[in-house]
Amino acid sequence: AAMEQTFIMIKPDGVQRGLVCSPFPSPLISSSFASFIHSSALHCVKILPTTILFLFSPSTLEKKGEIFLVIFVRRSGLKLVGVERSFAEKHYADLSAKPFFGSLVEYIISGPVVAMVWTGKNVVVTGRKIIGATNPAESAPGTIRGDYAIEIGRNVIHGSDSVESARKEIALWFPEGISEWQSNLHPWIYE
Ligand code: DAT
Ligand code: MG
Repeated sequence: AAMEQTFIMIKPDGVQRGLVCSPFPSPLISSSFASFIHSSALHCVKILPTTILFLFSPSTLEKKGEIFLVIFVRRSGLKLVGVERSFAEKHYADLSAKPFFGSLVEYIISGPVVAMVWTGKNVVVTGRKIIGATNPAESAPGTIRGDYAIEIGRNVIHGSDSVESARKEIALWFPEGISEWQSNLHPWIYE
């Protein structure tokens, strides 16, 4: 399988529920969100720099050696952002004719999200497997949605569904580009 990148986003419910770890302590988020969402004309309103590896710790994701997160301080592949309506509509443009489009957009703009890029062999498909089925009622236990979510409209996480949509989504969410780096663990995980 080829090395790939995929776009993964912790949705507002995942952030508010504290499912991402210490760089984004959830009590801080609700109070600061209102001010930062108004603080810029950019689509992705504000980037809070992160220096620390995070994640649904200590569960699924860290254990999966196949996944490498692309993380750092500047030109980040991981950021906490508030999303404007027009940006959310663009991200979900393919679903604009669906009856749930309005509520989906409301949900995505209801609080900050954590946007990130994962890199790895076959990571688009693997990312989707780790995330689980769209409807948490059908997501297997052990998947993120299966373990953390109940309703389809609060399914805590997004992952690109193909290499092509990953490319589009990464370009949309990270127009500034992302820094590539390789973990020292790489040769212990990949042949
Ligand atoms: P996924 O997020 O698994 O890629 P999708 O791209 O088909 O699923 O839809 C995007 C989001 O829209 C999904 O995470 C939750 C919401 N959604 C999808 N189908 C829905 C439905 N039938 N009713 C309500 N919300 C739905
Ligand atoms: Mg999708």
